Amino acid sequence: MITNRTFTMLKPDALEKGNTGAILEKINAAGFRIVAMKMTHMTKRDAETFYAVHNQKPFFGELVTYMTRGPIVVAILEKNNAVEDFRVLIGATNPEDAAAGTIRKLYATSIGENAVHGSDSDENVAIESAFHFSGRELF
Ligand code: FUP
Repeated sequence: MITNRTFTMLKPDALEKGNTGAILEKINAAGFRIVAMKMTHMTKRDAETFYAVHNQKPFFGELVTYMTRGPIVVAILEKNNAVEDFRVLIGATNPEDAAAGTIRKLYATSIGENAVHGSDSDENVAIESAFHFSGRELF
């Protein structure tokens, strides 16, 4: 299915290392238009809700601690085939497996602290966008 929007988060490690601008530059250079964007700081409850699908995984506690330890940048992006193309641009979850030139290969710290999130389906784009943005924040 061809989709034209995806949702992304630049995670705490990306902001801590000063990589926000470089990552946004790569996103723009790859042809994505920013439809909505803001900096925010997830609460514990936010992170537990956002990542509820992983709540039985052994890494869940670390994931919540990491995602709440500092600010993040959240954005909605537009491009033809957005979900799939953005997953290619960010690379594999584990930066060791990510292809050369991908955002995770360039900027991720580890599998747990992997710099960026990209939605994996149209359904999750809608859920994750609605989690972070209200209607009047969309352009
Ligand atoms: P992705 O869709 O590539 O972001 O990856 P997942 O949805 O599988 O995982 C979500 C987040 O859980 C990852 F970004 C980091 C964390 N995670 C771990 O810490 N360890 C793992 O083995 C897998 C995921």
